[in-house]
Amino acid sequence: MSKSIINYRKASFFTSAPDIRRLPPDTGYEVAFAGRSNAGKSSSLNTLTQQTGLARTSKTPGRTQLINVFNLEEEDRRLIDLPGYGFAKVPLQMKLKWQKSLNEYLEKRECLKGLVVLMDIRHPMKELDQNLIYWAVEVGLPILVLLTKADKYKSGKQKAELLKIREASLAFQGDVTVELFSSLKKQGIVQLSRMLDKWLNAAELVEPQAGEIEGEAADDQTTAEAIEVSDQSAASEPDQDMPKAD
Ligand SMILES: Nc1nc2c(ncn2[C@@H]2O[C@H](COP(=O)(O)OP(=O)(O)O)[C@@H](O)[C@H]2O)c(=O)[nH]1
Ligand SMILES: [Mg+2]
Repeated sequence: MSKSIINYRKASFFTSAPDIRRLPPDTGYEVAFAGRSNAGKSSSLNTLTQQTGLARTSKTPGRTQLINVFNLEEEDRRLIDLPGYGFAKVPLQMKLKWQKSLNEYLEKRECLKGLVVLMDIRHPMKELDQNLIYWAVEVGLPILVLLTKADKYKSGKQKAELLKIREASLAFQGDVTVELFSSLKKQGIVQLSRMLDKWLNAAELVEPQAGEIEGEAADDQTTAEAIEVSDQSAASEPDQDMPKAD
């Protein structure tokens, strides 16, 4: 099955929050996207939603220090674009402030149901990635690691890296899933949207409620409009800032 229940194409920008206190009320379901600057986070959100400009892809890593909130059409369900971390030029004071705020978000946000951690397949599991995963496991959050820009490697090497990172992820002793992803090749979108559906409790949107009139839930609009996630979507530009020789 390649269809997702939630129609991610209907995601729309809601707000940018400078810190977690300025986020929308802590209700419903939320999934956050995190990763080092330049890991391909914005591209992955654009690819998932098939909207080229939804999350601005930036050639200036570390510029955006805001939490971007995207509302989905389904009631009280959101995607959260966390600021990229690990950008060398960000002052230490700011890094520490952000670290504290991020930990607080992971720990206290009730509606946060899962965390997507994006890593360039060529530079996976850096120290900050590992810290983030440890912390998320600690607070009981499920994690989906996406090895981004998979197109940079041939299929054999992609699989080898995937197995290697899956193996390494066992050390976290948490609910950690690892998948390949490429915005350029639209790879891994099905796996991503399935996991999001699960975390955002999409099942609630299609299953008839107890006592509901027969037939009412059978022809659910959301299912009918669900997108074919593996089809064409907004293309993102390939890396131009990375060495071509790899
Ligand atoms: N080859 C390739 N490049 C990608 C892919 N996704 C993103 N990029 C490039 O990687 C750079 C950083 O992407 P961006 O989405 O802005 O990363 P972010 O800083 O994590 O939001 C940009 O130059 C993108 O064009 C991909 O799937 N394949
Ligand atoms: Mg970005």
